[in-house]
Amino acid sequence: MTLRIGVIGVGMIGQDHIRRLTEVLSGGRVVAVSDVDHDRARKIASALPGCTSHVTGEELIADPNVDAVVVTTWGPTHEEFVLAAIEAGKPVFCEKPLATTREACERIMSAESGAGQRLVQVGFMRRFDASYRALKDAVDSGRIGAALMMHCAHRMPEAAPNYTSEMAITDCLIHEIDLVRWLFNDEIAAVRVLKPRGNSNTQEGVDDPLFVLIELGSGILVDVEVSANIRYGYDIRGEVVGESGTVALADNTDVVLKQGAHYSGRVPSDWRERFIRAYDIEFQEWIDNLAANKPPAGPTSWDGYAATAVADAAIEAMRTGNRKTVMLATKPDFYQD
Ligand code: NAD
Ligand code: ISE
Repeated sequence: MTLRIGVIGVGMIGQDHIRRLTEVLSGGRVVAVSDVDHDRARKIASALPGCTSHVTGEELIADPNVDAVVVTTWGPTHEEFVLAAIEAGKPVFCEKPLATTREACERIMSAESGAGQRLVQVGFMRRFDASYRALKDAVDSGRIGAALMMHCAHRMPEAAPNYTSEMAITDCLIHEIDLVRWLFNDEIAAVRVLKPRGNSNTQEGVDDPLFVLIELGSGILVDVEVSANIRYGYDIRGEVVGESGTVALADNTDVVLKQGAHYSGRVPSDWRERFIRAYDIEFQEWIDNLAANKPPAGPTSWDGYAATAVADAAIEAMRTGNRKTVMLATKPDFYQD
């Protein structure tokens, strides 16, 4: 059976997901799209055989030809579409963040648990990346002893003109927030945000880079450099320090060229290139689970909630310069593994 998918929000990542669902993966087909930019939605639909363009996301969700929904609109609009999909009893894949406030995430968890079935998956694609999966296997195997610390870098070549200091947290750091919760199977207890000397490539009024210190419940400390204007490429780095060894993500290049007493490799140009396979695996597993009548197995609404709650704390920590404790609600039984 082919899963009939509707995509709400056909901007940058919406179009990239439509490409993979249409040209790369199996078992799914995009049958409907919607966007506030109606012309854009109509244009995308006309290039896909048997695809309808809907005026609103709600109309798309109600379409009886749509089995499952993908939400790739701007963050503040996610809640309404995720709630409408739950209300319609349809599985919904929502790009990060699940929602932009913890209260909105709580409303989603309450609607989903009230519906009595897992319907939501959040687009934290790093959990599907081969390098991160190998990193987690190494940590879980105990080969480096107990993990003590992790060093991360989230480097982007050039910030969009509308970039703000808060976006460093809600758009970028949120990936590391989810990643370390998953990697160490623990919740984040507190966060600090420091502002190093500013990068002169950065827009006026924006704090870039940021240096974030995350404390996990177990005492593991994670530092994250978020750099939005590093110019040389999109570079995602991670090294776990254990009691008796370290394990780090390898550089993301197919070949290393040695010539003229130098060596070089490729640095990805953006997140699409760096995580292309991770997004493919994320969606193939989502389709396969739904086709087998299983609930989605990726990041849940609880994961979306926890990430947004930590991001809220990090924004407060950035504003005040103080360490901010993260207060999470009790994890509902519905989301216990
Ligand atoms: P974008 O601006 O390129 O595209 C968003 C699209 O949504 C636009 O076409 C816009 O017109 C449409 N839209 C906005 N509000 C809408 C509404 N109420 N109804 C219908 N359409 C609406 O943005 P983007 O870069 O594609 O990001 C979209 C989402 O994906 C964001 O939440 C972003 O954080 C997330 N994202 C995730 C990753 C990742 O690595 N997982 C990467 C990039 C973006
Ligand atoms: C973007 O929205 C993403 O989600 C990318 O994965 C991230 O690396 C980038 O910083 C964000 O702008």
